[in-house]
Formats: sequence, structure tokens, C-alpha cells
Amino acid sequence: MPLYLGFDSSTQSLTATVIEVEAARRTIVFEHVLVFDEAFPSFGTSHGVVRSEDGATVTAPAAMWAAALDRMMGVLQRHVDVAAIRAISGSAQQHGTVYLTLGAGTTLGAFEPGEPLDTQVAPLLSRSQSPVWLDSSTTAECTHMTAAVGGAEEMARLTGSRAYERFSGAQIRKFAKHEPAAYAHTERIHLVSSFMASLLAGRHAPLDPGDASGMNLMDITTKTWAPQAMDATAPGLEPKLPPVRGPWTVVGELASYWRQKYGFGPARVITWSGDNPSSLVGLGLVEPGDLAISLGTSDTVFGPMTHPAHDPAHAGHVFGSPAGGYMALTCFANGSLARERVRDEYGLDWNGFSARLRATEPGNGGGMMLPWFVAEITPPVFQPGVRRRRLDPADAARNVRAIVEAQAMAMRLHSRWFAPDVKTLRATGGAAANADILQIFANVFGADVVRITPRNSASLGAAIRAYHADRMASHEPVTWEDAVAGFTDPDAGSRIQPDRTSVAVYAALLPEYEAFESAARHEQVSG
Ligand code: XUL
Repeated sequence: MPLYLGFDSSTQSLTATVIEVEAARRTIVFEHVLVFDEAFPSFGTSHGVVRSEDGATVTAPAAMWAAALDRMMGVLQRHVDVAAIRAISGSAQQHGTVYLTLGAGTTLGAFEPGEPLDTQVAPLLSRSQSPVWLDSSTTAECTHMTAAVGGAEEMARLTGSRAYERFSGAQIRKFAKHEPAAYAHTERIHLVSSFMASLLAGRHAPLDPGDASGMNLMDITTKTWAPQAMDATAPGLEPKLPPVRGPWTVVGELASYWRQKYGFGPARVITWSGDNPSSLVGLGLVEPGDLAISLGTSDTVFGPMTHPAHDPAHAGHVFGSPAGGYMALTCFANGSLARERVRDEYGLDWNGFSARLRATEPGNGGGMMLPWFVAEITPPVFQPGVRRRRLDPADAARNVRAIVEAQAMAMRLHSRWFAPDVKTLRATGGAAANADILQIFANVFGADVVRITPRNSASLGAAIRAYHADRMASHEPVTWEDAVAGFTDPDAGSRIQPDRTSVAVYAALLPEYEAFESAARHEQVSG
């Protein structure tokens, strides 16, 4: 039976998902998670990272990711017929950078199977600690880069996002500025995704456009490195960057290290991608018109699009999609955290919260809330503070409805730029278990909502990408619809349809909510 392997090298753990694809039979045959802090205590991470005292600099040891890959291959050898694995791909936390020293390219293919991988990787690092997406220490670099390319609008138009502290470009600039000698001795600056693929293939791997768009360095339209962005970042950068290649590019055969040590066959190593692009595939979002809403610690809305549109609020990101074309992603900081704050403020449990939603009318009699319990990403709000309109803070039921309606309306407003027409929302994350919350999203979007059981959509997406790429390379192409079928189907009986009367209520209310939001933002800017 042909098997396909997908990894997810995330902030806190490494996950492996093995799938079997045979005609109409599609099965997840094995899944395993290694939590970094528990499995590799000697690296001294907490939640997978090392935080500086100021809290702004956040890094992780790249050798730990290599150690995890080595350990995971041993686990796979014990549980799976690894010789039957035809192709391997992966997903990784976005934005993190790995710096390999001069000569690393040749050493990558010459690792000794008798020695652990991490001790062989450590001497190849020209910077042992990799900055990761939680780092916020590069505001000065962002300011410089933004000015050098001609402003925030231009940076977003060129690269798909305005300059962000966590994005790789600003991190590279900081390194080149503070450690010029180590920067000069750097042969290749990988992202976590291309670093892991390089370890598997035993040679420098390319980047896919999905992960490369998290750097503020790639021209989002041509999917090639943008000279003006590279010049704004660091001197002599281009030869240090991996090439950007199509998302289903075969990097090469699995290196002899893995084959000798664990008994793998000559599996194809497929270019890795970022975790958000991989989740797009792992949630079955391959048709424009479908959107994913992830209702977790933060709420996220993302989906595919054909052209690289731009967010007028400068809050969203445009990434390349691993299924070709583009994807957009918008993140809201006041997600579950804000729902829980309201629930707790009125002394409710989730059943009580739902009962209040059912006891109140769609549109809340005009009562509205801006739920900015913490600083908000979308729209950008730097000073937190909850605002209410026609809403008595003592009225528990109407405050419960107001928070969920606000979240759904904000999500609709700030996804219109990339998804004007939505057919289906695919809901995932903790709060997707609540049908009363999902009904409000269905009514605000005027779209069906289906639930996808929480699973590791990023590593599953990577395994599906391995399957798709293997078929393409074997000249037996499969469509994306076919590739995801049987793996990403919504939960049976989970479809929630919009209610016509409520859809009309929200269509009328949305401009009012938009005006409320924009007036409050104006206040915070001028005040
Ligand atoms: C996306 C981002 C995070 C990381 C998490 O821009 O910073 O979602 O990819 O792994």
C-alpha cells in the first residue's frame, strides 16, 4: 500500500501524520506528536521557545528541531512500514529563520547514520538560536524597511503584508546589523520549512511561495525575490536566500542518512510549506468561495483566492497557496479569550452562554459591542478597551449576544476584501463545538457553516501535499478536490444553514457596525 508522510514542525511540537491512499480508500494510518519541552529538556525551552528577559526577543534552538526529526523517524520505524512511504512533505511554523554556515550545502548530504543528527547539525549553524514568529524585537528594522520601499502601502502591495516584526526580513536585518561577521559567514538563510526539507533531502531545499510570502522579501505577484525589498533588508542577501519554487516541487530523494539508519526507501522529498498554507489543504479549502474560520485563542479567517488583493485595513496577509494561486489570512486577537471574559463576567458556563444566545433576538435590538479586551490586530487597535452602544453592561444576555455578533461582523467586514462571496464556512477550533455560536456566523455571512473536527490540519495537509506532488511527478496528476477527498470531509450532520430573516437583519446592521468600529478607531488615533 502506498503511504505518504506529512510533518508539522510547529512552535511547541513536531507532529507526523501518515496517510494511505489506494483508489477510493483514504486512511490516516498513524499520527504521533513529540512535545519539545518534554522530549528534549536539555535544550531548555519553555513552550518550545527561549524568551529573553525583555520578553521581546524570542528564539528556538534549530538543533532541537533536527533532534526531533531524528527521534520521530525512529518512532515511525517502529510503527509503520517505512519502506512503503513514497513521498514526504511538511509544514512549519512560519517566519522563523535558520542560518547555515559556509560549506553547509555539502555537509548536509554527508551525515553519519551512526551519530545523532543534532550534534552533526549544530556546527553547521552560523547562529545557534533561530528567531521565531513570537519575536517582537524588530520595530526599528520594520520602520527602516518600510521607509526604504516607499511606505506601508507599497510594502503590502509588493510583498503581500506590511512590515511585521515577526516576519523574516526584519529578523535578517537585525542579525546582519548586530552580527555582521556571522552574517558574512552565512551560506544560506532557510525558513524552518526549507531547513527541515534540507535535512531530509541532504541538500539545500527551495522555499515554496506560501512560506516565502511570510518574509516581506518576495514579490507576491511574480513569486520571485523583490530586489527593492532585499536592498531594504541587508547587503548581499540574494545569494543567501533559497530559490522560490512551485509548491509541489520535488527536492530530491530521501538522503542516505535516513535510509541507512531507519530503513526508508528512496521516498520523494517534497518542498515544505508554512503551517497556515498547509492547513488550507488540511481543511480541504481548495475551492474559492470556501472559507475557514478557526475559533481558538485568537480567531482566524482564511481562504483561497485567485488574485493577490490587498487589505484596505492593512491587517491581513496575502500568502501563496500550496494549491497554486493565493490565500489570505486575517487574525483577530479577541477570540476565545474575549468570549471567556464575557462568560466569566456574568458567572455563566458554556450552557448558560448558549441559553442567553437563544433567548435574545438576532441584531440584539441594535445593541453593539466592540470587544477589544486586549489590543486588537484586526482592525489595528493599540489601546485596548471595550465599547458598548445601546447596551446596558448589566444585561448579561444581550452582552453575550453582542460579543458573538461583534466577532462575526468584524470577521465578515475584514474578509470581504478577499472573499466577497462566501458559500461555505468550514469551522474549526474549540468554539466550533457550539452550534449557537456557529448559527450567528451563518447568519452574518449568509453562508452554510460546517464543522471540521479539530485535528492536526497542518501535518495532514502536508501528507496530502506529499501525495499530490508524488502523483504530479509520476505523470498521473490528481486534482486538489480528489487529493483532499476522504480526508477533509465535514463532520456528518454538522451543516448549519443561514436563516433568511436574520441574514437580512445583519445585512442592514453591518454598515452601522462598520461606522461604530471606524469612529472608535478614529478616537483612539486622535485621542
Ligand atoms: C502566521 C504566524 C503564525 C505562525 C504559527 O503569520 O505568525 O500563525 O505560523 O506557527
